Amino acid sequence: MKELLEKLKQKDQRALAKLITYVENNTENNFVDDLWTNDSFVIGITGSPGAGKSSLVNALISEIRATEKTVGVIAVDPTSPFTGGAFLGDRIRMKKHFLDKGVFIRSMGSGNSLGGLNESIFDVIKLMDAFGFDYILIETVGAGQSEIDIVNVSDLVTLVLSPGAGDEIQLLKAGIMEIGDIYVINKADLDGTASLKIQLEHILSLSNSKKTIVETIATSGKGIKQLLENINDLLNKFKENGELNTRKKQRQKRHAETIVIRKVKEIISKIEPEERVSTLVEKTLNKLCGII
Ligand SMILES: Nc1nc2c(ncn2[C@@H]2O[C@H](COP(=O)(O)OP(=O)(O)O)[C@@H](O)[C@H]2O)c(=O)[nH]1
Ligand SMILES: [Mg+2]
Repeated sequence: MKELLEKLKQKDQRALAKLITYVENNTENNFVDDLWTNDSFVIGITGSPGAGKSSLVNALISEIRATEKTVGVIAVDPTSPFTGGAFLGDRIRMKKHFLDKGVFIRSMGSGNSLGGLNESIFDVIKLMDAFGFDYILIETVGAGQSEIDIVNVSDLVTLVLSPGAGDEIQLLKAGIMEIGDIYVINKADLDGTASLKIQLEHILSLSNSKKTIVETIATSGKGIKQLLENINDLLNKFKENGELNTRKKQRQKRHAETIVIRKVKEIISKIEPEERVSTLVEKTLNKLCGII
């Protein structure tokens, strides 16, 4: 372990990969807390399957590298935790970045529910931060649906929509719209882009939201420079008004909360049944105090 940490400091990507595997298999790692610097920007990229998130991530990597900055990517695929399917496609798409030392791409299994993130994502973010990436991009499907989701782990959330995917406005209406800090209308080369934009503007105006909408064509790179500029501007604004710090602290709290909830669930699943709920609560809390 000591050797791996030493190599991590020297920006050895193989050491990073091994440490990530380690924290994925072993939750609650005190050592990770001592490593991180809090300097990386953590950007969530979320939206429906097929909206173009992976293509956008791929284009953003190129744009970020053009500015000499480095980037770590966490691709969370709820449909195939380990291999196959979507990630194979992403792999081909991102192939040109695999040999670039300023880029590190990692796929991760999701949590139990759709769009839910695995508890270990908190430590994976910290390891990537410790490695020294300027940006950490997290691609995930769905949002606002589970205990640990993209809003709780990101400094900034980009919600990706595309024309012709009819259910998206429904999702927005269902309250998911609140989670975006920046909205991307990707596939702006397709019919329906203008009407999607009008609908989105209307929905955002209902909540007096002045959030930015960016049109992109991820496959050609159009609008990506603008998107990165918008992301950077908003990150700077969040830095100045304290929002960035608030969100990073919130992430710490959410991580702690996740660990405690898991422990409570473990205890309660093993506890003897009792007539009175208050007795169960007392017993559970006593046991919890015993293990923390
Ligand atoms: N026409 C068009 N197709 C796109 C664009 N961006 C992505 N696609 C295509 O949409 C499909 C899904 O893209 P992908 O990035 O895998 O979406 P994800 O599921 O959100 O990650 C792929 O076939 C892409 O080539 C775009 O801007 N315009
Ligand atoms: Mg994808």
